[in-house]
Amino acid sequence: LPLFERLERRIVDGERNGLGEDLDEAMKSVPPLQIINETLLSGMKTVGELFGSGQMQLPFVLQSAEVMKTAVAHLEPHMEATDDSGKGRIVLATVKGDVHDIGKNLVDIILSNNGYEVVNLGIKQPIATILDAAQDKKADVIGMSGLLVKSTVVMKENLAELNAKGVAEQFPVLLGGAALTRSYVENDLTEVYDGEVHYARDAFEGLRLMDEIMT
Ligand code: B1M
Repeated sequence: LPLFERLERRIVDGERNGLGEDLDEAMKSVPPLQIINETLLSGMKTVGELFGSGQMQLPFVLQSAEVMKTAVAHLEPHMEATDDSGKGRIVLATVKGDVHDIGKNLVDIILSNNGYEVVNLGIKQPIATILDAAQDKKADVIGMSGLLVKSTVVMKENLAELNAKGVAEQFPVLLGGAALTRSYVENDLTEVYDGEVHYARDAFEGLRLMDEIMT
């Protein structure tokens, strides 16, 4: 297979032998972020489709996810970071009950490389922990990720909780993850939160929104 098809195939097949060499070869012609966006994420999309239609079993999805993570870790040191730093601080977490973190970690990478300080709390984080961290670290923004449909409900509960705690004015919220939709965020979620609620379709929109929030 040609290089980029082979790379995409590696994600789908969960095949890491020779991955580093292929990535190094790919970086000779394409910047790392573009490799992630156009090649690796396309592989993850296929994995999602195969899993969703019952053609792929969970352990293999996990293998694909591991290869994806290894690939991103390999590419990250080669990404261009901007010189500006200290643009703002975000506490980032995958919500309670949800283990998906590839997207969240990409958001971390993109924001960190573009002047933001990211406090990445990891997966399955209850809102109390997220709020504690946000207050403790004096975050400017709270970011929540979740991929399960269930997580969209958790996000709504979380926003209601933050509102009840009276911190809505203090913390604009950035939300993302495959199960969310713009209309759900803009209609159902803004309803329960007195502060700003932003929906990011992908990590780049997350960056654009952070820039918007912080100006
Ligand atoms: Co899961 N899983 N999974 N899974 N998994 C999905 C989400 C699913 C859609 C697959 C499917 O059925 N087609 C489905 C959810 C269905 C639903 O809720 N209706 C599903 C399921 C069912 C499950 C389990 C329940 C399976 C089971 O146990 N029977 C289980 C859940 C466990 C739990 O959470 N409690 C499970 C487990 C797993 C693995 C562990 C095997 C693995 C995750 C490994 C890991 O993350 N460390 C996994 C994977 C890999 C997937 C799919 C295939 C791929 C997800 C992914 O990494 N995508 C996924 C299918 C899919 O999403 N279509 C699926 C790539 C990633 C870069 O995209 O995270 O969307 P994403 O992030 C994007 C944007 O959304 C956005 O930016 C990112 C990049 O630009 N973004 C943000 C995300 N967060 C953001 C935050 C922001 C801003 C932007 O600001 C704060």
